[in-house]
Amino acid sequence: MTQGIIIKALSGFYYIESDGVIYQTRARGVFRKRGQSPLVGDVVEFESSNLQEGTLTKILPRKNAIVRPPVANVDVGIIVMSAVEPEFSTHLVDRFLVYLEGLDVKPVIMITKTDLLDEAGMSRLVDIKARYEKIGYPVYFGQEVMKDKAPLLESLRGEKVIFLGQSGVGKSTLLNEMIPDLNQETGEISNALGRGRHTTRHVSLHEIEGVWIADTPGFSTVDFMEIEKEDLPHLFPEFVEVEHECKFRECSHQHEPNCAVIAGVESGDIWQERYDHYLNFYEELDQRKPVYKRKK
Ligand SMILES: Nc1nc2c(ncn2[C@@H]2O[C@H](COP(=O)(O)OP(=O)(O)O)[C@@H](O)[C@H]2O)c(=O)[nH]1
Ligand SMILES: [Mg+2]
Ligand SMILES: [Zn+2]
Repeated sequence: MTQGIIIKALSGFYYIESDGVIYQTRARGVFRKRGQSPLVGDVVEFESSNLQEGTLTKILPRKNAIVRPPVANVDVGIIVMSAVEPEFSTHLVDRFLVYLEGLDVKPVIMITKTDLLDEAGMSRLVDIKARYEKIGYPVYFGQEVMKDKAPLLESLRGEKVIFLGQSGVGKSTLLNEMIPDLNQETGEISNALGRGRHTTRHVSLHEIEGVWIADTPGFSTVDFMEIEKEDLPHLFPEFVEVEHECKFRECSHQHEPNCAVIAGVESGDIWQERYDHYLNFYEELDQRKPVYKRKK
């Protein structure tokens, strides 16, 4: 029995990479009976006497699993946001950040199309970059990554990585740059014709210099289905850093007296815009109709 990672799932076959070799396998029938389905990114055990006819026998416990597109054990999510076309939105960045924090995925922010900015626009984004970095989030400019991928790849070594972001921000352009031979469609062609095709496309993992990159461009929006209102404060690292100074335990950082987060916003230590988005998301979760949640 051998261990490996599922790098592709297609027509009932699971392609498992183990020590640089790819094995074609089928899953044991027992998975279907149990309602389990192996996902790209799963660490699995398998038996195989040749490269074409292996049997996937066991799925090791997952760190996380994303449904659409289906991929498991994601370590890093690269949030791609264009400077313009579409317009840069800190609200959307924060939404992706909360989503990734909720899945225990480390976020990286990637700002594209800065070549289309004037000086004032650029200095605004340099300021935004510094603010996210102060919270602890790495921020890259796409234009610099296109010139030299090494620093980014270096920081991602050993990780499984997905790209997220609205349509048109440059995800496919970046993926093509990162993954040689990928040739994903970019621009108007893919925006006009690609929707149906992209949603049915299968995810694969590509190993690039020790980094596992999923070739999916399929994350344009995210929902907060799995997030409880009470957990939301814990998904803002700069709040977590000071929450022990709040007078009340489980402080919602809204109406409570002697709240360290509110004090931080007032003193300027905590970014007002992030706090405003926190209030928006809290309200959204509060207004949500009750849903039947999976037990953890
Ligand atoms: N000027 C400029 N255009 C870019 C940049 N990155 C991507 N684009 C263009 O933006 C359009 C959308 O890019 P694409 O990669 O298809 O975006 P996706 O929908 O997120 O996959 C394409 O026409 C790209 O050529 C950039 O850094 N600068
Ligand atoms: Mg695309
Ligand atoms: Zn508080």
